[in-house]
This record gives sequence, structure tokens and C-alpha cells, in this order.
Amino acid sequence: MAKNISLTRYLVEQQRVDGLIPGQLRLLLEVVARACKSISHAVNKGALGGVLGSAGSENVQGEVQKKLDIIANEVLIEANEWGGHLAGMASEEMDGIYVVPNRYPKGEYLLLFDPLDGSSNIDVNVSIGTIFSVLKMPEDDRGVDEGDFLQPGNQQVAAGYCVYGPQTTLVLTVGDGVAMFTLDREQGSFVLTQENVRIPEDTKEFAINMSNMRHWDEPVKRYIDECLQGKEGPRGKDFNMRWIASMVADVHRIMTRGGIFMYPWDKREPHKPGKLRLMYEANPMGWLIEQAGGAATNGKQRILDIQPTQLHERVSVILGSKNEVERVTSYHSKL
Ligand code: P6P
Repeated sequence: MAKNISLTRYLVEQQRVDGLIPGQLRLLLEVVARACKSISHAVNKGALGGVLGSAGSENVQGEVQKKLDIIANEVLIEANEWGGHLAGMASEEMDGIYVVPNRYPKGEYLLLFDPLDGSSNIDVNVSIGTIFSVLKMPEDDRGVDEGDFLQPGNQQVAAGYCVYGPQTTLVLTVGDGVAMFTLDREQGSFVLTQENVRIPEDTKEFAINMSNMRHWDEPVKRYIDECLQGKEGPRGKDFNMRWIASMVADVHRIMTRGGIFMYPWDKREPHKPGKLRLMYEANPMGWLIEQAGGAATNGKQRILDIQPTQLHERVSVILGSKNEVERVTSYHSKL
């Protein structure tokens, strides 16, 4: 790989080579990357920036909002609303959609994001991240409304996340594989550090919140039980477990060395299909995982084929190394 390819150069070359990145989409992705740089700066200040702790408010999910949740949301809105590449935005931290004000030009893209995922980890200095998904406005020319956002994940034109950890790393796909960019703080730019990311099809590492075991349905209990039996059990190998409780960090580990991540339906809230959100967590992460050779299902079907009915709808998530995800999905089909 040539040395020191910036995100801008990478996007320009991808635009020139395969036309997958029209100019407006390239501009959008560069603006999102700049917003992630600002969020990274605020996150890294921590207590010194007076940004830790709760904001004393709740989001549409009924979750206590951290100050940094709100800061990150505002950074993304303010960075993207004036550029002329977007028609609207949707965020985990906002009840309804954000329509670009008439004082700015409107574009053909829709940006959906979880501005700061894993925020319960902010105050304990554990990696968190921004997750984003890009859709195109439906062809007709009427104004943007919530229905325009309700497209299945297989309609995404770009997806990515930025993990704020020991390094700040932006991971991106536009449908031609996955590339990783590491923030060079001295230059203030994201530098290409890996492309054509591939996830091993097999793994010995699972990520799930084990404290929920008694609430899982049978196929998940069977899969995890077999992993816990190790060499002596039907899997014939020992497994390791990780759970960072920050989806971006857990997924980044899987993008880096394989593994399976599971946040399955459980009977604590039987009317909800899962905890994680479809539009701005499962869909972008699911596409990234598939683009890197992995798989992503809700236990029964491909996440990217789910037709959304609500902006903030939740979904059961099983994603990562292809053979493991297919095994869990096969256990569900035997129900
Ligand atoms: P639990 C963070 O709040 C999040 O939405 C994901 O990033 C993470 O994977 C999950 O919830 C953690 O949930 O129930 O283990 O705290």
C-alpha cells in the first residue's frame, strides 16, 4: 500500500476508478470524517473538557443522555446541514428526522447516525464510537419525510463507524470492500492504514452479555452452551469471550481478528425484537461486516433485507465470522 494516502485521496481515487463515489457522496463522507475528528477531540478531553457525566435528559429510547451524546449529535448536525449534499438526517438522539433548513441547499442523500454509541462507557474511559449510514432520497421530488428513511439496509450507499479508542480509526465501505483510516493527530487527517479488510470465516471468540443468559431463546442458549463446553463438547475447540458493551469496539475487534457478536432477542422485553437499533446500528454494521466477508442476521433473516417500519425500530443482531453466524441461524431454523 502506498504511504500516507489520506481519506480525501482515497475517495477521489475510488470516485475516479469505479464511480462508486459521486462528488456529492465524497463531500458527505469527508464532512462526516471531519465531524468525527471533532468528536474525537471532545471525547479525548474527557473531564478536562467538562463533558463527562449525564446531561440530565433522556433520548427517544428512554436512555439517559450523556453530555457527550448531545455534543456529538450537534457536531454532526452542524457539520452536515449547510453543505448541500443532504436532504435530511436521523439520529438515535433525536425523536424525529432533521430536515435541512430552507436557508441551505438540499442534496440527494440521507444521513443516519448513532452519534456516540456505547456512551455508558464514556465516564469509565472505555472505547466508544460514531456509527453512520447513508441512503439516497427516493426519486420523486416531494419534500423529505420520515418515510424516505425507511429503506432496507441493502439500499445503503455508504456506511461506517469511527472508534474513539487508543487510536481514532474510521472504517468505511461504499460497496467495494472495507477500508480503515487512522487519525494522524499531528497532520489532523485520516490516513489509509488498511484496505480490503477480510474477516476469517471461523472463530474461537464470541461476544455476548452473559448476564442475560436466562432470558435468551433456545437456539442462542444452545450455541453459547456448546461454545462453553469447549474441546470436550460438540464444537471440539475452546472459545474465548469478550464483551466491551460498546458495539463499535466489539465490531472493530471482529473486523480486525474475527469473532461473533450477539445481542439477541430476550424475554425481558418480549414485545421488542432486540435492544440494538436497525437503521443506524445494525444496518451500517451489517453492511460493513458483509463487505468484509462476514454475515449479519437477526437469527432468522439477513439484517440488510429487513424492511423498516419505524425510524427507531430495534432488531436482534448476530454478526461476524460467516460460519458461526450461519450456525446460530441454522439453530433458529430448526425451531
Ligand atoms: P448492555 C451501548 O449502549 C449499546 O447500545 C451497544 O453499543 C452495546 O453493544 C450494547 O448497548 C451493550 O448493552 O446491555 O450489555 O449494556
